[in-house]
Amino acid sequence: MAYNFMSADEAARLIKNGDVVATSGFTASGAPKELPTAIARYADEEHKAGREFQISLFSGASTGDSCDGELSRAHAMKFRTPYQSSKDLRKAINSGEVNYIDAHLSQLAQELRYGTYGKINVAILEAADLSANGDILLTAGVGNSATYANLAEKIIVEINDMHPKSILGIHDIYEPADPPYRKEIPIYSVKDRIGKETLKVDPEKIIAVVNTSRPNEVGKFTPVDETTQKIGENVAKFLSSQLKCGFIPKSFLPIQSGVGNVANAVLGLLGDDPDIPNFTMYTEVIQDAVIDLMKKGRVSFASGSSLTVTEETLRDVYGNLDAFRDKLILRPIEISNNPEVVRRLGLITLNTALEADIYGNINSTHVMGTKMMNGIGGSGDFTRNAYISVYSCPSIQKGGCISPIVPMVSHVDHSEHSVKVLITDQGIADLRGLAPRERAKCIIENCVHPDYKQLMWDYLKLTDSKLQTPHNLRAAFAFHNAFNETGDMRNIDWSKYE
Ligand code: 0RQ
Repeated sequence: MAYNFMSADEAARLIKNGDVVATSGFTASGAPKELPTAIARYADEEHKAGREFQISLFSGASTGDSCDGELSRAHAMKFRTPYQSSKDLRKAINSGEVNYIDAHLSQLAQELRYGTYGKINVAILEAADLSANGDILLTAGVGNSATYANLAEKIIVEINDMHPKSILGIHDIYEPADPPYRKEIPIYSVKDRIGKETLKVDPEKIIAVVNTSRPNEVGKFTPVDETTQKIGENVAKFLSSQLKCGFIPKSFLPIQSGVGNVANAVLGLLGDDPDIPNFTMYTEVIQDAVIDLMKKGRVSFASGSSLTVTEETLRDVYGNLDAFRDKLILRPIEISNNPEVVRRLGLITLNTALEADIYGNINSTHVMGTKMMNGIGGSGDFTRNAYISVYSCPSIQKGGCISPIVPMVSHVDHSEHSVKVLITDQGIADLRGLAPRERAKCIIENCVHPDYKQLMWDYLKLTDSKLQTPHNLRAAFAFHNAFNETGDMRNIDWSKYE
């Protein structure tokens, strides 16, 4: 089939005001870049001409600045799901301009197939290669590409020559059947391949092909500091204790590791600990630390939905594909985060909390309960189904003005029923087998920063200690109120709550 090659600006004009657009990739990796930027330019022109132009955007997870950043700065988005981490989009969400649905990443593909969100007009897919009969070789991120391509009325392919055609073989594209026909997902070990190396689409649906050489736009992580070093050491200490006591089998279990600076640092430190054996990963984002650990021989295999690594690390992987090819698999997010597989493989899940409470409930998403940070991402997919679920966070934030551990979280993403261990730079709270009253003591003693310990005990004095979950509903948000009123949680005025 002869495709319509055109410029990104020409292809952008094929998108109509109100269209539902779905993108390939997962995080900034594998997301289209040239076309979203051109759509933003087109939206600007339309707005200047006094015409409305806004799209709804579905993705795998976050995207790069050329997609979420450009489109939100152009006020070209009215709806967004399932995850984002863009400064400008965050602003647009928190100002009420963009309707955002923060969704469990593993569920979105099936919900679209079930019909929850209506139809997709256009899928934009980044490709390393495209054959005449519609075989798309995806790039460094998979996300929901297969479902989007199957459901979309039209497809635009963005061929990005920064990704070599020799990555063929890294992907494992598989879409499960829907109920009542779904069968088990036949992954019994991290390395199992169950799908195809390329994504086959109907070539008749491809209305345009655009060329680009834009890099992946994955930002650098902040270097490990004293706090993240301590958190990482505590996570390693905890896992090696579980290995010694036999809770974790001698051969170890696959690891899932969340996004962000803390997760990247934790994983790096885990790899440095001689008490932790070489391990595999069944995760969603393969960050820089994983590739470093692979090179050191500490990670023997990683399955994920994207290589969310800096440009330098991606070049390194692409330059040594023969060494990496049999150590990496990139899967659809519906499979990398699949609850059935997570529970079968027995994952050790390591995620980061924005806020945790003294009973072990976790807020991963909402600053002070109201403002969206990024989204729940895959953390819920993994936490609820883990062999053991660990959350970590620094014991203070913003120079000590915020204690991420509070009496009651201001938003709940993961409940006390799913969270087994909480770790900060101060220490480890192993919550397994503890009733809520015991959990509170364990968390305050082991995880809370010394500046906040007495304030936590003061809070508990305002509760009826015999209750199943002692709370004082008037004072439960005293820490948040103090921050909102004075800029520092330590300025709590308990007299207000007596
Ligand atoms: O603010 O950016 O102004 O410095 O939040 O905090 O400590 O740098 O942590 O980069 O590891 O991100 C939970 C956001 C942590 C991330 C979260 C402020 C803090 C700083 C970032 P600045 P750090 P990280 C699967 C797993 C949900 C999705 C997930 C996340 C900024 O891990 O988005 O788990 N997780 N996915 O100062 C106010 C608090 C705060 C606070 C931190 N209590 N109140 N501000 N900050 N705690 C992967 C995927 O889903 C793709």
